[in-house]
Amino acid sequence: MSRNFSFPQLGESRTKVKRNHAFVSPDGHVQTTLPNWQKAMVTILVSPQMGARFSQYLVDCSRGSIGTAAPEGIERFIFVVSGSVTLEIGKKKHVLEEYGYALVPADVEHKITSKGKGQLNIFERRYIAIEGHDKPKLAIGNEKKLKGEAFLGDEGLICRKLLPEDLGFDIAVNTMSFEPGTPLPFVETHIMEHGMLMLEGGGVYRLDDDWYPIHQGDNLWMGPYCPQWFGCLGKVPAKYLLYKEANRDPDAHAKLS
Ligand code: UGY
Ligand code: MN
Repeated sequence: MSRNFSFPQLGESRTKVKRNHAFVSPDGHVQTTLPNWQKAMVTILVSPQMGARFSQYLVDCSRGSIGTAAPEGIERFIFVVSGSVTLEIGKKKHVLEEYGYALVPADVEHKITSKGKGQLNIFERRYIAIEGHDKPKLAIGNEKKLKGEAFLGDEGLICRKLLPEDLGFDIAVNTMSFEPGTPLPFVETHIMEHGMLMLEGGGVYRLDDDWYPIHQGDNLWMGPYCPQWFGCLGKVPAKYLLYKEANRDPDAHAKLS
């Protein structure tokens, strides 16, 4: 990201990192390199270091950026925030355009290449296998092609499920799209963790007892049982990408931490 250094921030930041949640705004981003992302800059937003049981990071790509497989046992969900990339698995090539996505199951060799500027949002975590259900297969699609469903009957709030509802999957990734003036219907408090990236629009997010003005580009971590609520403000709709744990006993998730 480009910054204007002509006027200093005077020690102010919108970013807050707390015991059970984090609000990470681009004003504090520091990029790094990772061995499995060549010619690309990475910003790690959520990680086990802050108490989460998964990782969320942004990859800023340019011409010639290459991503290779995650470490052993780690599944990887790729979402194209902007630009386009090619995902190669064996002899097959899949082009992922803006809002295209893929869940690459753990231990599947793959290569991601970019021909130009773009940004990826990645979720990764150690896959939890269960007896009687196969490890998920590659899941691939584009969010823009999904119709979605009214969330708890509210037509102003559409939930699009990017992954199949199959017990083999241990995570869900959804988008939530809010018409202006629409809130989440109640303050949710649940065991499942979330990682979130605001893709469009904004509003106010309540996390625990804190309230955050939030807009496109901001990221949240919501830990287990963190009370959470969002209201879409302004004249344009809001949309966020949401990671959620799914389909596993509490004990299985706990062993990850
Ligand atoms: O399904 C969910 O947990 C979702 N409604 N939570 C959220 O948007 N913070
Ligand atoms: Mn929730």
